Amino acid sequence: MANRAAPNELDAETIGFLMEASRLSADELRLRYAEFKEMQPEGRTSDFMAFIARGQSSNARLRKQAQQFFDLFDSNHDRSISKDEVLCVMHTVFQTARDRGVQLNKSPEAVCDEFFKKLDADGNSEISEDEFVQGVLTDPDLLKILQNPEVMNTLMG
Ligand SMILES: [Ca+2]
Ligand SMILES: [Ca+2]
Repeated sequence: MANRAAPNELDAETIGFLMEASRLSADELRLRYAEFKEMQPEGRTSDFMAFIARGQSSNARLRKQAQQFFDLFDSNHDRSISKDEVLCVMHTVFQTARDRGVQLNKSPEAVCDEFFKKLDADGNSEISEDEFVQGVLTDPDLLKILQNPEVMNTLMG
């Protein structure tokens, strides 16, 4: 990755426009631009805009999926996820996994803690819908966990 030529050449106007359009922060956009330049060193700003637009449509899908998961966790429908709600879901998921002979090397409590460490951005021990959706969108690992068939079957079943 040596000698990446001038990765952050986006001008303020383009950044402003893309921030509006994509709801990404300027830092995120600069990061994406660096990635984009790495893949397409000759890529122009208009190509980058198309690249962001493509990302946005998959982002919109992810966002929807994240919202569905949020609803599943929020069992009392107060638009906020408590530790009890996460634990309750995790216990069910783990039990189902064990019933199927799947070996899990973490406890539901540990997963719950990780969940809160990652998602509870303001540290008030509740995960709001915004925190949840943002967290899942910025941490693909979390989405992978949620999309795990064991989790899916348990939650959706
Ligand atoms: Ca709740
Ligand atoms: Ca919170």
